[in-house]
Amino acid sequence: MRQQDRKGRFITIEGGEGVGKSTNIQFIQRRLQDAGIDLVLTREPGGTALAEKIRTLLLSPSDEPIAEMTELLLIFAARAQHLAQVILPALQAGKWVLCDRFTDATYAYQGGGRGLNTAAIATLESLVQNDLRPDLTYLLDLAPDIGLSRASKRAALDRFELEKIEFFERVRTVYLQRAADEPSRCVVIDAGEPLTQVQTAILQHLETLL
Ligand code: Z5A
Repeated sequence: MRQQDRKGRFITIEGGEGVGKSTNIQFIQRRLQDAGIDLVLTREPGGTALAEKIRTLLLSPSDEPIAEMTELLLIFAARAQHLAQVILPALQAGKWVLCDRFTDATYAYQGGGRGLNTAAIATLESLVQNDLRPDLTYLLDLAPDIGLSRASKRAALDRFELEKIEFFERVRTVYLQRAADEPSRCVVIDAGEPLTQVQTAILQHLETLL
């Protein structure tokens, strides 16, 4: 589906560990639904039964090391399924899609964190998504040590959260670079502020959208 052929809007929320994506995506969902928008809330990796199985493979600590290229291909396999089953049909039907992480996360984690070649990611992005890109991305920015400490209080650490702090510093750098490169799409929110302030900043931007 070409960008100009779809009716709904595609919004993503991004950021490192424990920045508050889950908390704030529900806040965004409520505001958009209050405005009468027909909305699909979803996440990556995941969003369909098959893609959620791939998510489990990706997040579970495993005895067999997962090769970096295997990880990248699994992420795009899950994305292809998610696009076909959920995202594209919703956008075609005029719904808005609000997605917890998308391909910016691949550039940040697999490109920045793992050090995979950005050109390989861009090739897969074009293959899997054609020209579909988010219309708007909220990037919640937070120092990784604070985010990891928030995340560790909540649940057992997953395979990514077991990485060293340097990994998450690289993830953050790529996220911020992408936001700087695409200022008309990306809105950077300081997630180090108290939650009410974070939500005020999001709300101020959402109102301009509505
Ligand atoms: N991944 C990848 O490598 N490549 C890809 O292309 C994609 C994903 C799409 C799963 O993502 C993993 O997949 C992810 C990268 C990889 N790495 N990991 N792990 P995920 O989104 O499911 O996982 P996550 O980043 O770990 O999400 P999270 O831990 O659920 O964090 P969050 O949703 O951003 O945070 P939260 O649960 O809303 O908040 C965390 C805690 O902080 C919670 O107790 C809140 O009440 C609290 N909180 C939230 N905001 C605040 C403020 N402002 N102040 C104080 N406390 C707060």
